[in-house]
Amino acid sequence: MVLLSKQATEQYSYVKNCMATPCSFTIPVVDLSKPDAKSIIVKACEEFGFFKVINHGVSMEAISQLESEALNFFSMPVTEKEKTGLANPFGYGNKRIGHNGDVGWVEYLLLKTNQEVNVPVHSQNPEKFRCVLDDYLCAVRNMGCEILDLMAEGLKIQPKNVLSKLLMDKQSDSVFRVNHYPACPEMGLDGENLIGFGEHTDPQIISLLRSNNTSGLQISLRDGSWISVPPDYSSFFINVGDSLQVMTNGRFRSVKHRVLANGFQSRLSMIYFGGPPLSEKIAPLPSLMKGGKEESLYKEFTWFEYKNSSYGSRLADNRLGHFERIAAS
Ligand code: GA4
Repeated sequence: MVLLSKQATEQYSYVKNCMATPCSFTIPVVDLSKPDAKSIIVKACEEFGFFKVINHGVSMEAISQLESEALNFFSMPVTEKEKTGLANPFGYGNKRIGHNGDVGWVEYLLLKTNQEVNVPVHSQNPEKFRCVLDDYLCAVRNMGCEILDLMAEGLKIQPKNVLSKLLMDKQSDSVFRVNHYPACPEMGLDGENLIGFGEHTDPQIISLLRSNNTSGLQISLRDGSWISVPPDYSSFFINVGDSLQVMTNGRFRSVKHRVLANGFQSRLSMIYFGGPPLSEKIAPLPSLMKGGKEESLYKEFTWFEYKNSSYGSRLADNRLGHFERIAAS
């Protein structure tokens, strides 16, 4: 990615550099090896839609191997990277996010997780990339399923794999993204931050994010304030997606988040977006509906319908708004 002059970066968005993390706030931490993991997960999903996971079972080796393959990929000349195919939506993308005018200080690879239909990444050693990627995807999906099983247990819903089976399904429409945010030295000097990836919620069920030790990720709290998430290269950060908000009838909250560019260090993040099969009906889980007495907050839709409508939206749009039921007065 080529560094641009201040003038040339004016198409990007900025935010004022005045956000302080309230001292009362700490990101919930879930230790997957501890018996209280499920209750902390449920509480964190209700309050923030976001938490950090330690003792997650994904080996540091799988993580660093993929990270190093990804860094090799992004260090190639743009013309080489573009041989992977321009993101449509899958492939290599540079600055443009989606197809509706969003831009960010980011380049990325967006890939399907299903091996047979994936885009072959044009890298120095494509076979190694593929192999390292498969190991990582398998380990991260297993961690995601463990977390979803704990959610189901914490919510006291049966069977316990009601959510994880959607990610395990051969037809699961999960996607994987590697974002590279180059350092942008001329930013951050005049009280403004350049946006790397604009505010949005994730449409899927759950997002499993791992990044290097560069700051930039922020989440939005219910009162609309933005909180900086201290980076932690050995942990995973988990986001509740829109689909899980619907499946819990609004009990879990899909978290709005964004990434600010860093003036000094580049940031590399890898995100597994766990999604259901396209034909899956996204609706509140019956066992959460108080024996049929609670009304659904949402109209019925399939993941295909939601995804289609999401891909036609702008990043910051409230995508679920379109599917909300108007409460009868
Ligand atoms: C946000 C979450 C994932 O990164 C993603 C994004 C997708 C894309 O980059 O193509 C979208 C965005 C994301 C939601 C709204 C639409 C579609 C860009 C965009 C403007 C891969 C996804 O599934 O939805």
